[in-house]
Amino acid sequence: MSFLVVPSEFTRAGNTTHTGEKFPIPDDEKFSYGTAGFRFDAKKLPFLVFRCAYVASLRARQLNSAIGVMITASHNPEEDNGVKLVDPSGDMLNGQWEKYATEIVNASDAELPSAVAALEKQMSQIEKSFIARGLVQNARVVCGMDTRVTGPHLMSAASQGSALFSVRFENIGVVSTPILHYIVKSHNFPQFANPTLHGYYTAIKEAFMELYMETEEPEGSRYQPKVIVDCANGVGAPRFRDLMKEIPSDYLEVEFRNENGRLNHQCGADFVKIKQELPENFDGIQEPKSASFDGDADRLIYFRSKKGAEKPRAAELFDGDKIACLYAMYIQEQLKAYHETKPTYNIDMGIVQTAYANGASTRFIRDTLKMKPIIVKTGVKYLHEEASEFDIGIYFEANGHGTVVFSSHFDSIIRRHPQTLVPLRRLALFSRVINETVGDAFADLLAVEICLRHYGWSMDDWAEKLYRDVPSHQVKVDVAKREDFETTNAEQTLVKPIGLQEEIDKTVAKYKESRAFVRPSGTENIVRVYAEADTLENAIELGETLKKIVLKY
Ligand code: G16
Repeated sequence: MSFLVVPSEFTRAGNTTHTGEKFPIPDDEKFSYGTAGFRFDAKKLPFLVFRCAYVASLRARQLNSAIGVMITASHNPEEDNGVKLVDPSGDMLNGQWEKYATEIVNASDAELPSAVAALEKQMSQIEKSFIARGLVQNARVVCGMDTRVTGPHLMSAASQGSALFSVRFENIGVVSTPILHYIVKSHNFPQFANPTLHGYYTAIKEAFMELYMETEEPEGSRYQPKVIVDCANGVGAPRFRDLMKEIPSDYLEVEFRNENGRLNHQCGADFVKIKQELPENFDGIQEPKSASFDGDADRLIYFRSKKGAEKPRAAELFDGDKIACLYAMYIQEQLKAYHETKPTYNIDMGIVQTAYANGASTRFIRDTLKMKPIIVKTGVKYLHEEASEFDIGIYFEANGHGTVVFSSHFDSIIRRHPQTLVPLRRLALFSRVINETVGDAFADLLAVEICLRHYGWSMDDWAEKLYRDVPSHQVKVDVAKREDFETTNAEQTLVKPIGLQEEIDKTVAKYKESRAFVRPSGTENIVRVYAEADTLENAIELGETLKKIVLKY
């Protein structure tokens, strides 16, 4: 039996919110890990974060490494909070450990000691071999939080949870989710970067400034080195300000908006993407190039006011798909120049999307870039895994969450060797501007600016030279239980509730050039409807019709 001693405020029965209010969690209430960790009303979370941090500390001891705990509910409303666990490589938590975390979180107070003992028993053999080799000193839990008011109380729960077995706890304060991923990786791979906030800023800044010097703006360039950033009133505001203090404004000028208001309210990448609307404090005048972060700054969407739109405040989006295609063009161009030198080793590249990818982007990748896009389930963990199959794997969700990952083969032939060829130097630097541990709004923004400068493009050019989006519409549908909706086929076909998919198919068939699907969210208690059609009016009509059909079930 485990010696687990749980402070009463972090038991299910004694669960206590950040205001000191007791908010007990019934034994039969179940929590699932979801698309990106546990995410609920913050009142429910102190006991849950305590247990997750304990699981993280076990994982840290098992691997004798740093493990990350990020306290955030990202794009969700301010009242929610959540916890994401990060593996030693900086990637999302391993799937088997998601299951362990779910078991521990869902145990009743009475069941907890035996659930914990069972898990510890499995770990102890592995850990013993580390101890025998004197190797437990690297185990630590590194914890960050976003700007939510409930963050500090949950940080305290995490600190006490990971202290149960004396694992070192490091509170890195208010950071973006990608910064936490980066620092975790830096702890475990010291050659990657210094494992501090400043280490992150320095590494990204230096790579950006070097790559900037390697980039030649073409004659007649229409590129403008200025961007107005909607910070979603979240962590992007303080942390991107810190990073931009390191980069001279003649390289890139950033104007900050939405820094101190209500988190994700009428602003942020999720709002702009779903509503296709300008965020609060933007009026479309004198704002040639703008970009939105989400609450924890792991998503990036560029936008501008939509010309000639009937709807006031309509936004034209340069979303995750357009960013992925821009990166793909740039990388492909550098690789082409490299392969023309007939090198001993080829470098391959791939691109991964989800069903939300605009149909026009998928066609552009296939027909213009001559690449075969891979479509996977929603959730960056799935995209990351597929992209890791390539030497250079680009992955993006349409909602602006994505990055580029580079293989060890790429490292061995490019990143680790000083290169004389300009395209190779550019690729090596690009791989360092990008935060390959996870989608990072800051790093992605800097990489977009490099690509636009390289091509000499204004927003008009970016819009015209790639593809025009197929009209699309997304709706969130409030449902009693999202668990009643089950999908297959990379989440594009519903298998439950029985009969619903048939109705969807019949409705979609009534519209020209249409495509639609319905799936339960893994982060909110809603079902998402996505619809494409020949015109925006038809896409909206199709989406809203499907919403009504979903509500009947
Ligand atoms: C998270 C995930 C993303 C996912 C999004 C929405 O983003 O990391 O991969 O696309 O949730 O997921 P769902 O449609 O299941 O609600 P974030 O930025 O909220 O952490």
